[in-house]
Amino acid sequence: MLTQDYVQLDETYGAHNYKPLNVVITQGQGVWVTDVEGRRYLDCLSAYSAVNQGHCHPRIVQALIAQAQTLTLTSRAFRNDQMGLFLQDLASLTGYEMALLMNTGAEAVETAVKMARKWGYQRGGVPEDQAEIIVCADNFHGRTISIISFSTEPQYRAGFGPFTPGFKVVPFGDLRSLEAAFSANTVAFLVEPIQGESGVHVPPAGYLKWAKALCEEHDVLFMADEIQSGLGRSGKLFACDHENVKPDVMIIGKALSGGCYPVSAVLASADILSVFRPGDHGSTYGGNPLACAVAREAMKVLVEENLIENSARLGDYFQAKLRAIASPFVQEVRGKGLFIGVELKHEAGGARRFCEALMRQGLLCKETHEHVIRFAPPLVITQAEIDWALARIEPVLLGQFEGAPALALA
Ligand code: IF1
Repeated sequence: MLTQDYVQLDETYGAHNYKPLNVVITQGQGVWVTDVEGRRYLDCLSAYSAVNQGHCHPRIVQALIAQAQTLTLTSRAFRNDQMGLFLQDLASLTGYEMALLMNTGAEAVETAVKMARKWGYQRGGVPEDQAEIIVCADNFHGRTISIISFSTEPQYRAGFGPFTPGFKVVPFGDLRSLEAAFSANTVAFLVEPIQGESGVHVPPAGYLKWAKALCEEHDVLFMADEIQSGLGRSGKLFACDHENVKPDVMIIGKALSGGCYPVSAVLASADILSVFRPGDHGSTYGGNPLACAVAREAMKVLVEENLIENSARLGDYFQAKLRAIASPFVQEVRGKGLFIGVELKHEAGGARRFCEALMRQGLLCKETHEHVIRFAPPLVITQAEIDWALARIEPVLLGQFEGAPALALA
């Protein structure tokens, strides 16, 4: 079967909730993936930062295979011999006392929202069912009804109402509006320390520090969604580390398992997590032995292969080289570590055609919000592989491709 045959199957039998590039990947290793017709690509998306450790990392795959042949799922009605060992490793790596394990990022965000509300009622001062959580405009925290209830992206909300109440939206990066948003019923502030989906937006220096200070002043939980920005992507373990901010609640997922299994977690103090009593919350697969064995190895790989430092060093290198390209189409190169967004001028006609040109050159990227090309390769990338990518990115950013927009040079 060729690419078009697979595309046909997808389109015939699958809901059309995505418009993917027409590349059908059949194999992945490290930063490289191969399509069904044998073409190789450098993956510059890393499954939205779930594959920070590289595709099919041998150590993580081995952990998956070994555990899959031993014990995969018991439900939490019983205990298993993997969860506690993983939780202990997670606590020591992240500095949080405890965690609640879920599967997807959205489930972890929902868990954090439930936890913050219950914590607020127990803290006192908030009438039942009146808890408020402050969120940022242009957020992306998942696709469940409650999460899209506080999305500001019309398409993510259209046709899915009625919505969950109890959320207040403030502009990202704006401390004054954050301060004005606190009320007696505020229980938490939920923020992506770097907004990924909205276009890799890094907040102004000091924003996270002062936001945390405001939360402390109002006795409100500072909750960071680092499902995409965390686990080395930004050049630090967490993006909050760039400002030495330790959130009250840390939400992680994606690369927690190195792309081999859905695993997410809500990290917090024992005191905050103690709001959950037996039976309050749960999930069939949450904390299953297969997830824990895989995630335990994925975290070891992240640390033992120095992937966080690699992200910092090669992220600076990659960004500097991108900025040095004298492209008439580029508005801004921004990001931290290997979490990079290249915003194109609107007159360039949108990032999609640039991503399609990059694909023809052997690079897989994804546009986000029409005008931004996101470059987020696995953190195992080498400088030579970045140079390989740059040699193909430069001509595309210079408009040297079929169908490039004619841009009147300013
Ligand atoms: C899609 C976006 C990225 C996330 C943050 C929670 C979640 C995500 C910061 C939910 C998930 C994924 C979801 C996927 C595409 C991708 C995405 F474009 F949708 F927004 F990465 F930017 N918090 N992001 O980035 O985690 O439930 O998916 O495990 O929904 O299209 P999940």
